[in-house]
Amino acid sequence: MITIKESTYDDIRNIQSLWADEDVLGKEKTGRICEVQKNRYTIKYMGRELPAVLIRDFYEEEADKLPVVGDYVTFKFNPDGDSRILSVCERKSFLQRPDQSKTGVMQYMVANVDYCFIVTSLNDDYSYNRIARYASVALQGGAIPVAILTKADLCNNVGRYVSEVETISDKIRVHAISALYDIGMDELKEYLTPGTTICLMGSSGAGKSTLLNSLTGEETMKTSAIREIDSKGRHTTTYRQLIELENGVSIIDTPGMREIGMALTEESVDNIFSDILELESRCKFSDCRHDTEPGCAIKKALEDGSLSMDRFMLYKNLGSENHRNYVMKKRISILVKQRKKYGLDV
Ligand SMILES: Nc1nc2c(ncn2[C@@H]2O[C@H](COP(=O)(O)OP(=O)(O)OP(=O)(O)O)[C@@H](O)[C@H]2O)c(=O)[nH]1
Ligand SMILES: [Mg+2]
Repeated sequence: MITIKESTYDDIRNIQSLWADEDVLGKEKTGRICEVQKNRYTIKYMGRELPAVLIRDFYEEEADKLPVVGDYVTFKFNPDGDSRILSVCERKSFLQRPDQSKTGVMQYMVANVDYCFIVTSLNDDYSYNRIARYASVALQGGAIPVAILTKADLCNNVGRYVSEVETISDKIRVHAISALYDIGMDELKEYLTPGTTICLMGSSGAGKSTLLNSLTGEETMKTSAIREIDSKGRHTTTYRQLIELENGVSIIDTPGMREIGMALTEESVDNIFSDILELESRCKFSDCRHDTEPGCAIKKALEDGSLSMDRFMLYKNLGSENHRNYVMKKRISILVKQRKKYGLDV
């Protein structure tokens, strides 16, 4: 990966104005990946979309080194067909999650995102745990999590949901909106500053594309009605796509995900639950299980209501899931090292 300076990001943001003066033929250029479909890429360059493929050097690379939507890449322009992607620039943020179909494999989603909008509708789709998991993925990848509670027009106790989501972490921001009825949309203006990239994530039918359309002011993305019976979406958006708004903001729409796993490292839990970790450090015994031990700061916080039982349970669940993964990875790496040491195949 090559390193890209902060000032270069500004150049890339201003690139549109340079189009008329530049001769792109045969020169190495920097553009942004706006679509990935299997091994075919689309690069956004000066407001144009160029089809592209990777050069052979990428075949040797690990999966996390391949371009994802939102990546800045260097490329050679080919006016007659596919341009060639030469390298991926250093990422400011990189969102990934465990692949639900293959254990131990990560799915690399998007790069260079400033805000991760966790879009959840205020109907049967609402899930406190899922929002926490997305928040963990965002924090882990270096983006700011923003919970967007959609379809506020269909809910008569919006405030309760907002307060509940706020308890997930002091790092998460929360907004209740209705893109269809223009409720709360003004609150989102603070995120729409030129050069910002926002990624929309959440279940199918949550209203991600409807939100995007409302922000662009036109029907940029197709949307479709959810199933009446169980409020589930129809997987209308099928691949990730980066859209540049006229105001210099980029938004990545993503297909609805059925489930989201936890980001693998313990750091992510630290990020979301820093206050609980701080409480734990105040327990009388360093190995306190927050059960019957005297001088337990967690129990005290649960009793006086400053820590909610729901959230503490979530911390315990997410924490143990992470811990299991960590222990497993450690065991595998010890085994591999031992086999290598004795000259065995790994
Ligand atoms: N009442 C109401 N309906 C909404 C709102 N936002 C979206 N919807 C409806 O919810 C349905 C699903 O919206 P989409 O925007 O297609 O959902 P999505 O998250 O993009 O779904 P996928 O592309 O399948 O991942 C559509 O029928 C929208 O009209 C809202 O604020 N209020
Ligand atoms: Mg959609």
